Amino acid sequence: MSTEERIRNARLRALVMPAERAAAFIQPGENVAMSGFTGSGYPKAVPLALAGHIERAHAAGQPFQIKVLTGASTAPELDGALAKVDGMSMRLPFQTDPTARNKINAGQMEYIDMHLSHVAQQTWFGTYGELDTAIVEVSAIREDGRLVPSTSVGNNKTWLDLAKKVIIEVNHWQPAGVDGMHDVYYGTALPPHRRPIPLVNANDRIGEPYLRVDLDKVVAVVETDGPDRNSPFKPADAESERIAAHLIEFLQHEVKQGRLPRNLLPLQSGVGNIPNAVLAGLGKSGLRDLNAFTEVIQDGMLDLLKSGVLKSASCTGFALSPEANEEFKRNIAFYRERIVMRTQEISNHPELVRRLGCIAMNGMIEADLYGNVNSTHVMGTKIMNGIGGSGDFARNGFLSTFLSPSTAKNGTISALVPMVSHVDHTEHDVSVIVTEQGLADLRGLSPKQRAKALLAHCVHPDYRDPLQGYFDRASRDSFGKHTPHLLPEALSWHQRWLDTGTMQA
Ligand code: 0RQ
Repeated sequence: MSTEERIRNARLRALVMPAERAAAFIQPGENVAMSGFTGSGYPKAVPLALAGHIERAHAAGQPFQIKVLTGASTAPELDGALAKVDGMSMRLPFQTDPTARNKINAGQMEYIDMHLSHVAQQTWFGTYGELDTAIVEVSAIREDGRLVPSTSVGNNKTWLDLAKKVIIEVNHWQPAGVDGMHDVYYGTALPPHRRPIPLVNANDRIGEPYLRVDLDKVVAVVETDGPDRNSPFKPADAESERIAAHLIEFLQHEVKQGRLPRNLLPLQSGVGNIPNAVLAGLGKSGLRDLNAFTEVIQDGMLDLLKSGVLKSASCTGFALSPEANEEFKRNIAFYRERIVMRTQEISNHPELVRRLGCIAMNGMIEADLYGNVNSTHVMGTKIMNGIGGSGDFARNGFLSTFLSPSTAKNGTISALVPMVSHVDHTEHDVSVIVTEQGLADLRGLSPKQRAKALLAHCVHPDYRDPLQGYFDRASRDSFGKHTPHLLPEALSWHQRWLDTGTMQA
């Protein structure tokens, strides 16, 4: 498509310029809000050009850092490039880039890891101060100046509403057929003026397909032609398949017991190998007419839509392999009928997750005897990614499941420990824990009953006796007997790993 076809508003077409010139609008110390969610729909050129400006400023001895807000994780061209040149003094709300992660864990970069549904409202509350610049990728600009979002919506509505100046990237690589897939809800308000959000089915449309922008705020339009961060698809391994099989058997049991409808309830799925294995397993399970109300659509969900097992999916972004992306582009008219892309304040909204009764399926780093879950910190101190949307769904879902292999790092770490070294999801928010060993249904159980279920079903055989031993001694000697713990020993497994390289005694 030509520039005229992609940028149909003449006033904005007159602002087309190279990324280097657009990046020069950003000054040191600014709050810069960018599009992007799990590697889709992030700006491809201006952050990279900005990293160049920052590097040259640093070489000349001038300080230059910005604060960066996004939807969720982005890509090497954004987080990687800016982290490499020490360009970010602060990053929020979620990121997965190895360079940025190393800087954060070395104490050289500040990071706020937060619930993804909270970001837009905290920005409206004024928590982060004023937004200076928004850099937002879109797939096209309409004649009336409204923007056709690309492969993620994230916080773009809030960024465009609140930023003082706006830079738009129009990406020719994004499929034009995405036009009509989005649903941008303009009914949010600040307390005490909030009203119920009028969404009662996972696939309801409650907003409009385009993003509004005040044309007076737009300072630059940059054309790009680059792919989203599409990681190759990793086929499920035997461990992931066993985890998936346990979970699907449980869901089918819940249907038989009459606690879940025959087509389940709207599914939320994290990203990665295990969630993909669960989705693949659902495809073969005989379950039909499913719906998804989730953040991210990955390969497995596209397959389920294609096979008709999944009727509809609501999301705010994609995480696809190159092959799945080709399939998405090829059959975009089919997917546009079945996918609704929302702002993340709606895709992850606690009110809606509770109303719809989502089945949340997320990964974890570790869980403890009583069902507290750590999703984010290795050995309690090193951040892996962030809580992302897992908490939005875990606390408010109909069922909150956490899935993980029972060990990590070649068996030197047990995913089931006496006490978690960091808590993201408390025992009150966790219904089910699944490892390749089995599934523990923690609903309706007291703390000691939960410990017994986890010991019986989830712990790796190498760690079962030590964990049972801890539980028995704690049950005997603990100060209180409701949630038994031996405080000097509770984190000793983690310390042993740090000291010796294994949690095994
Ligand atoms: O490390 O990369 O060095 O090999 O963690 O672990 O087993 O590959 O699993 O990719 O599913 O990630 C919790 C991190 C799991 C993820 C987490 C190490 C392990 C490996 C990755 P290496 P796996 P996954 C939707 C919802 C929070 C956000 C969320 C996550 C690496 O699921 O970030 O749920 N969740 N979002 O070796 C030390 C342990 C470990 C461990 C795993 N106990 N101790 N290291 N690892 N367990 C998406 C969004 O919100 C946008």
